[in-house]
Amino acid sequence: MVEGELRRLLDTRPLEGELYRPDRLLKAMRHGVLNGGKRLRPFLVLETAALFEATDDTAALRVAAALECIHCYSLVHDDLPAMDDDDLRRGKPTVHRAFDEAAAILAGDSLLTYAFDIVSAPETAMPAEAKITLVNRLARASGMGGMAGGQALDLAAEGSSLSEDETLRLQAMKTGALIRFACEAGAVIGGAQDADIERLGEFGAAIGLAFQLADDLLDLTASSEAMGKATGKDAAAGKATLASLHGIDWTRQQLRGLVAQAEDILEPFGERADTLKQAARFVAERQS
Ligand code: GRG
Repeated sequence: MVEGELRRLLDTRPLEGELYRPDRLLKAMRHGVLNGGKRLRPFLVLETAALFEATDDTAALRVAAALECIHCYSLVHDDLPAMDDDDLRRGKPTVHRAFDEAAAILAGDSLLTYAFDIVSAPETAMPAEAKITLVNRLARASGMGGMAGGQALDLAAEGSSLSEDETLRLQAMKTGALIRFACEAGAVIGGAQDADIERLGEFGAAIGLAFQLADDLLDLTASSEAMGKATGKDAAAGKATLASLHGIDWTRQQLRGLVAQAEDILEPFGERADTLKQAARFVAERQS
């Protein structure tokens, strides 16, 4: 469903109010989006919305796709020479490699902007108040106090060591904020009460942290499997992560604790939350 929606949204036909969709820009955007991502964040939007038996899941699907556009923009920009300078993403050439840097910058800009278009558009069937809430929360999760700010902290920290609290804050911003938003968004779309929106936000924060720890663990095990050769991306960049500071066993234990915490948070939803509980386990145990 998410793939189909993303394909539809990145069609060549201009929308009302758009003059023309430049072919090369659109191709660069499609390259950055339609390239086999796990679609974890859209999945979380859809599953959390389903907890509240939202009557119209086309709205949830559009918000889910909008969020994936922002995630993909962040990856396209993160891969740029000025940031991580990566040649491959999801096993394929990065957008600046397949096209050029200017195209990658503009594709990222257009994906970020398009996300807010998608959420606010009349086609997204939901009460205006809920739409404003989503636009506002999405902006905060993506911007200087969220993902982009986390990326800035990460770049600034290169070559220096952060305290554990600083590392946790950086991660909550850089990767956690969008995952948290995904879970809150489902609740907002489902018309949940504030307490439940907050509860789902806490669930998102727990699995966001687990997501990052699992990423660090993958990095760390890649390094140690190469018998001390720093092949993991962070290890290669000389970056300390919580996993590299505390070791593999500590990280696995933290992951188990976070999954238990995430499952506890969902307890009031009973069996309806089983898929989300599975998602929490998937996030913590993922191998890619
Ligand atoms: C450039 C504003 C800006 C932000 C970049 C999220 C981010 C901030 C950079 C990504 C760096 C990175 C690889 C972090 C590790 C965790 C992460 C976000 C992995 C990629 O997310 P997945 O695993 O990717 O959900 P797929 O490809 O499945 O969508």
